[in-house]
Amino acid sequence: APAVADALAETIERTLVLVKPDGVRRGLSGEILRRIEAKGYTLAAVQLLDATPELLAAHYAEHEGKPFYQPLVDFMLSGPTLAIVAEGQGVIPGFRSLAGTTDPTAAAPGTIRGDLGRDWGLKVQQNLVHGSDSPESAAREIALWFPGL
Ligand code: IDP
Repeated sequence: APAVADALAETIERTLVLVKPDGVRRGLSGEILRRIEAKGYTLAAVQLLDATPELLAAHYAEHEGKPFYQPLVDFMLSGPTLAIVAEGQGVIPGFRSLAGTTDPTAAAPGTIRGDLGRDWGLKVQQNLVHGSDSPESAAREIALWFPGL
């Protein structure tokens, strides 16, 4: 039994989820938390906060210089963000699967972006949620949004 428990513990991972300002503004925080919990993931931390330019520069460093970078940062500064650390087996790919593809118009029905998202374009990147894309990103992003966790 200890070996089984150890093997299971090894597969438990954490991811950073953000309900972006469009999601908070539209009152979808509860619906998004509901979907995370309904899937069986656990909430390890939840905080509503106003992102700062410094935090966003670090969070979106890989996109600096792209045409959508500044509009994205401006959008992320347009209102509060709900930052969530979700935990569970396979939660990193699992939440990205719940979120759906980046463009809400193309995202499959049944996903958060597919069911609830709509606006998209170079200047409008309102796709409701962010989810870390790898264990390395998750560790880096959790440290940025939840220093000390
Ligand atoms: P992801 O959030 O699905 O992982 P990324 O490629 O990491 O997508 O892009 C980060 C965010 O930047 C997206 O969620 C979206 O808000 C915005 N974004 C990405 N590509 C575009 C684009 O081509 N036009 C407008 N916004 C974009």
